[in-house]
Amino acid sequence: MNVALTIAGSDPTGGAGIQADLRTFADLNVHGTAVIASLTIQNTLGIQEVVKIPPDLLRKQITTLLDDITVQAVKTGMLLDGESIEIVGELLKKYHLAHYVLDPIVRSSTGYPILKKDDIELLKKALLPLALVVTPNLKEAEALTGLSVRTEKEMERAGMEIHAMGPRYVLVKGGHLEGDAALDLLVGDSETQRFRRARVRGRRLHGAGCVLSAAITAGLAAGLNVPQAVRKAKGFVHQAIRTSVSIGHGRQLLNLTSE
Ligand code: PXL
Repeated sequence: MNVALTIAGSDPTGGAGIQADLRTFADLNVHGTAVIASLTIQNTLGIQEVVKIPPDLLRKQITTLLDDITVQAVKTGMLLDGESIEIVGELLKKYHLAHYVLDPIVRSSTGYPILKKDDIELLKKALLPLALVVTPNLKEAEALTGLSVRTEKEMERAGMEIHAMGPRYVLVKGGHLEGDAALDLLVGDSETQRFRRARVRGRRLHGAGCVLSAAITAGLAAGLNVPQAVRKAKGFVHQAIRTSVSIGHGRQLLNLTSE
């Protein structure tokens, strides 16, 4: 059995965070393990409050799990502060977790701020160099580089700057660009690959970034290389967006029920 780990926040709606990651792992035939790093209080209209898990409990959840279980790939999602970031960085190294997908969550899809400036700097120092893949959207690419990232050219430039910070691959997600195609750029050591999919119109989504990084993690856990895992994850997310569901009064959630 292939095993993946998510270290992320709890989202009671099931649309993002730990809950969405576990369902994505299951859909992709990978056993999911999960360490909760933060709690959110939210519904589909947005986040009311975020609460971090005390650092010693974050540490103990990870060490207790990994002293016993070997995981083939890991992703991190919502980490709320520098202390959590440092603990995760230290333990990723200690347990030699090389298949690491970093979802650099700076604010929620509904605009709730998650990381402060100093925390972003720490994330760049402590986590980016450990990542096999980092998956910034346009806003996150701007926060990591200080550049404006609004065009395909600017996406590539920011992707190269982030690549120089140490991760092996940078997937710059262009889902919020104007245009008929959803374009993502995968910047690697030697080349940049382009992934295009027809844009699904008329959706206001919650959790797409989480599901994409979880699907990439599942692919890596199953032995795919990064471009293969990204391609498969994009297909999975596209299908889940096409069939997305409205269960509350706000944003739509990706459809993660298996048909
Ligand atoms: O979309 C980023 C995100 C990640 N993790 C959790 C969230 C959200 C957004 O709301 O709630 C737990």
